[in-house]
Amino acid sequence: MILTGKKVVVLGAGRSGRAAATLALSKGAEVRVFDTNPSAHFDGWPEAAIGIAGATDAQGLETSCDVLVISPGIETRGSFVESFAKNAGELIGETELAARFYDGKVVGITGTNGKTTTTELVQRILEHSGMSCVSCGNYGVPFSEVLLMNEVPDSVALELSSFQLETVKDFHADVAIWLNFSADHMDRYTAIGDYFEAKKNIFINQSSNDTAVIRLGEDLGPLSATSFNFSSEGEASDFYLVENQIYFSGQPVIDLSVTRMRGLHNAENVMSAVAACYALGVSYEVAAEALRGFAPPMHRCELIRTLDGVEYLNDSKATNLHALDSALRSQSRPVVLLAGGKEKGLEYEELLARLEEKVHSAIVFGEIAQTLGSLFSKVVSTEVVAGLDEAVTLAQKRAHVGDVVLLSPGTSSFDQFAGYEARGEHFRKLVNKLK
Ligand code: UMA
Repeated sequence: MILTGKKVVVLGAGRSGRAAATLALSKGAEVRVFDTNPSAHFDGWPEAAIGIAGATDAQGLETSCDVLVISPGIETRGSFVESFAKNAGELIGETELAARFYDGKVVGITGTNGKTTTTELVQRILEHSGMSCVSCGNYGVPFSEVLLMNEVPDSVALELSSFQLETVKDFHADVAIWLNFSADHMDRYTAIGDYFEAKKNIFINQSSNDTAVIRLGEDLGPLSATSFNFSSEGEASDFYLVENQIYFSGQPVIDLSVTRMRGLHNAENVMSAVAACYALGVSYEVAAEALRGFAPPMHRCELIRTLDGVEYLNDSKATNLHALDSALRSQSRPVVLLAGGKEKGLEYEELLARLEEKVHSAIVFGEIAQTLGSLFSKVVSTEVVAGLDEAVTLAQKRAHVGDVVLLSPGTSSFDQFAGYEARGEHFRKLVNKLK
């Protein structure tokens, strides 16, 4: 892609917008950045980027450009994007922009849950094999930022959200991992099919020289890539689990007990990462060495503390039903569950059987508390509180020796926190203060 002298408009002045604008400037484009937030600021941005805060649809209709680059958090089908798109040569997302300038190997990782852990696993294994690799994308470091590094890595472990995949065109993953799929982000999509189709773009432009790594049972239709499947349930897949060993085609290849990973969902994350790296030529021996001592990232069933025989687990990253269900499925101790947050249109009925099986006390909080309260109380003793502070205090009273107090909210945090990390950090503080 040649951007010299081209007019580029970037929508959104967050992490993606800033990285996209800086990348486009470095390629010789004229760059303007529009953000609907009146208090959006451009401190520390490259001076040549013109920043406009409090942008409106009317400004969009008056603006023309060669390339319109949109940040993932901005609705592609909203009037803001549409007004700018009217006079734009083409509309792409930040991921697509970066992909057009990257020559290294791309391992794309999508799925409703497990993306971040798998991204870290892929990076760790590839680095261990001698290939330089950076974790990026939805992971927190925009892909465009990787292109601006002094030494651009040989490969990227690219976590991809449906928002990012909505706007890819020429993007191509050498290896695409599809971890799992269940309803999420129903505040953005009108139908679950739209969310699915966006995610399925991870396989766009793949050929038989590429690899698709897919959880067994996912209904994706015919794909062009060579595929491997995995599952922690049964032995019908290419990669499967027997006790704590991962098998490939009848041979044990990875002993999970050398890692600090627990739970079936984590076994699947490891299988997919090992399969992806194998497709890039990394042997199982090297992968096994790389995995030694690996611990899952923060806010994912992270043990904060054991107090009076009760384990306190922070699973703040569980921002949808499937993640909450996986966390419960992995518990062998009776659970005091802390759940709640933003109302995002999910169907919590599906959880009731798992709640009945695993949870003895539920404490619900946030915008969705009343809805969860009336539903959960059908199968488990449930109390409704305003926020996380009250929930933690009450959880300590409800928990018995041998229990686990699990913060696994099952929805996003934006009603009361800046994000799942802030919610998890607040939980950590509250738990560490308990006496
Ligand atoms: N904005 C507008 N108009 C709008 C909406 C937003 O101008 O209609 C502006 C906001 O005022 C703000 C900017 O857009 O200034 C924010 O852009 P953004 O929401 O795309 O956020 P970024 O800071 O660019 O972060 C994004 C991802 N955020 C989202 O997809 C919501 C980050 O994923 C990602 O790590 C980062 O790019 C780097 O690639 C976060 C996330 O919550 C972790 N992802 C969702 C999830 O995991 O569930 C998908």
